[in-house]
Amino acid sequence: MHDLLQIGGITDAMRERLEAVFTIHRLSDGDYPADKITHVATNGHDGIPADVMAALPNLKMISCYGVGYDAIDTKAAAERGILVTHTPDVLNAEVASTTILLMLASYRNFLADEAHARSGAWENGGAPLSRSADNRKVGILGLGRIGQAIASKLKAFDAEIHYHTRNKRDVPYTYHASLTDMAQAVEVLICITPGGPSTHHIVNTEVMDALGPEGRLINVSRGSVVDEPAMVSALQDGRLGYAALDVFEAEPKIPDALKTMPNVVLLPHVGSATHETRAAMGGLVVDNLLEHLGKGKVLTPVPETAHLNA
Ligand code: NAP
Ligand code: 8YV
Repeated sequence: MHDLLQIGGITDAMRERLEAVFTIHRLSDGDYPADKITHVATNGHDGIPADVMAALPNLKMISCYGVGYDAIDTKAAAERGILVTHTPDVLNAEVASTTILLMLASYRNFLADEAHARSGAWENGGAPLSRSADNRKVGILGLGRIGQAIASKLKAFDAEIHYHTRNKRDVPYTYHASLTDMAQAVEVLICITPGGPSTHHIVNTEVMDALGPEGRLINVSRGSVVDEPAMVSALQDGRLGYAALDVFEAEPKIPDALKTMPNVVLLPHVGSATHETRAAMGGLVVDNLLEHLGKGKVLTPVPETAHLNA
């Protein structure tokens, strides 16, 4: 048997497969044989604390449940020859659907209308009109695996797609080298980049002011991508029209100011949270660990450690 350190939760299906080959130790139990641990199973939220990684001298591989891995110091891992894996692609469609739900909720007043019907208020008068979600100009910040899945689903709404990334892609959408210029050109800004230093507060006051009083900001990336206090001010001042958010800077804490605003939709980071997609993610986490045990290679390394996967 090999020794695996579990950080955060795992599903029963994952545990069953892992227990066949690993003795599982939980970080939350506090007591684990640091010298014997060769593998870590974690998730995008918990990552692996620097002191924990430093205290595992024989660590060979970290398998992350989630495609975003900004909570893992991959540079430090690469320097020690530790492979890091994540769960790309299996969640693209789900996160894209969540994004569409947020956009529809923001335009069609879906939640307020539902509350209106449920409360009986309908008996005293009709519901106010909402705004159409069709034929919108939509800017996607981050046109990677998920961003492209979002663009595909937006075709059903006849959206005009714009995008901003560092590298222009060979796609039939309008590229903007400047995020502010894109925000100026669109009605909806969808954030779906990785978190981390290169995107920290990339959506700032200037970008939100460019999006404007009718603009919709949708964040399904990481809370760190949007300057949250600046967003709260922009919404309060009416400089930004609407925010539909799945992620927050200090999640699971959400700023109180957002909770009472009518022009906001809030989700508890559920972009990929369906039974089907979470099962696929869990399956890939375990497949990577088993592949590493069996062949010394992995299926989906993060780019920063891909060179170790020889
Ligand atoms: P991906 O395929 O690596 O795509 C990332 C995109 O972001 C690329 O187009 C990249 O293009 C762009 N990008 C990266 N850094 C940038 C920067 N500094 N400025 C502008 N664009 C930048 O990743 P993915 O699989 O689509 O996942 C994206 C992210 O979504 C994840 O990392 C995670 O944070 C988030 N996510 C959230 C949920 C949720 O539940 N809400 C679920 C899954 C994923 P360039 O390199 O050309 O700039
Ligand atoms: C997960 C995510 O909820 O994949 C990601 O990057 O944000 C979500 O799918 C998260 O990683 C689970 O910890």
